Amino acid sequence: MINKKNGVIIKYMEEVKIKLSFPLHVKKSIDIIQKIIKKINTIIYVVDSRVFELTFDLNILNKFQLKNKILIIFFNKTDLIDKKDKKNLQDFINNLESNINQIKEKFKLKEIYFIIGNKEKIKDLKNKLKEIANRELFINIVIIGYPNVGKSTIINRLINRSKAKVEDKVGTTRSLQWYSIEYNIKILDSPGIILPTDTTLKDALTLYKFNIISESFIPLPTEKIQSMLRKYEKDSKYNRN
Ligand SMILES: Nc1nc2c(ncn2[C@@H]2O[C@H](COP(=O)(O)OP(=O)(O)OP(=O)(O)O)[C@@H](O)[C@H]2O)c(=O)[nH]1
Ligand SMILES: [Mg+2]
Repeated sequence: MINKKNGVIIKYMEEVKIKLSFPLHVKKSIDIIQKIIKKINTIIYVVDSRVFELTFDLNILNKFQLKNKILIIFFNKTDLIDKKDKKNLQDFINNLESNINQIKEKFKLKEIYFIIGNKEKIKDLKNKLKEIANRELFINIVIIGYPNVGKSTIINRLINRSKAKVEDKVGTTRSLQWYSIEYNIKILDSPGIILPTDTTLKDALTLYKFNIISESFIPLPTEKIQSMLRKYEKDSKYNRN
């Protein structure tokens, strides 16, 4: 149950806007991807299905020249969501699909595909990549998304090895690294990207709860973040665990 005092604090968290910080290694990766984007023909954008509203942000695509490229949006970690959230996710994707032509046009993309799942769906992803490689002769892929959404995990499953470092924390991958899936399918792992856009404190705390950002991304003292998180978690409406 939420008491009056907590209610006021939660209202404050919903209204107050903060700017998440922007780690230097992320800026460096964006710079490098911008330089090599001409050699890339496929982008895999990974979303954490538990917080898809917050980890699906196509603004990041504005950073890159995507004319004629193929975009695959992978809604990952669906094993961690319940039936109700799955239904919300499916509605969200249905809505995206109905706007697919506008998205394509906006970023001048050649094709867009959606994959919804977790490790069980890696086979589907691999088949899609092989199909594209057959048509295009080769694929150079870059995998992007927020931190901790499972980018390196997907790469390890695609190459059937645990070469890429995976951990349940922010910023595991610190630099760009190429991996070979097949002789004509290469994939570039990248550190999670957070853009310095305005966000509400409530959304920042949600991202923090799911290890997508760390405390250092939120421009507030640690004690304040911890105490707000405790209050926020007391309200079952916002408690997603
Ligand atoms: N349950 C579940 N856990 C997953 C899935 N995919 C990844 N994980 C876990 O999520 C955590 C983060 O995975 P990573 O692959 O390191 O994430 P990342 O996007 O590469 O993270 P950064 O390198 O920090 O940007 C790890 O603990 C993984 O085991 C999934 O489909 N289901
Ligand atoms: Mg990683």
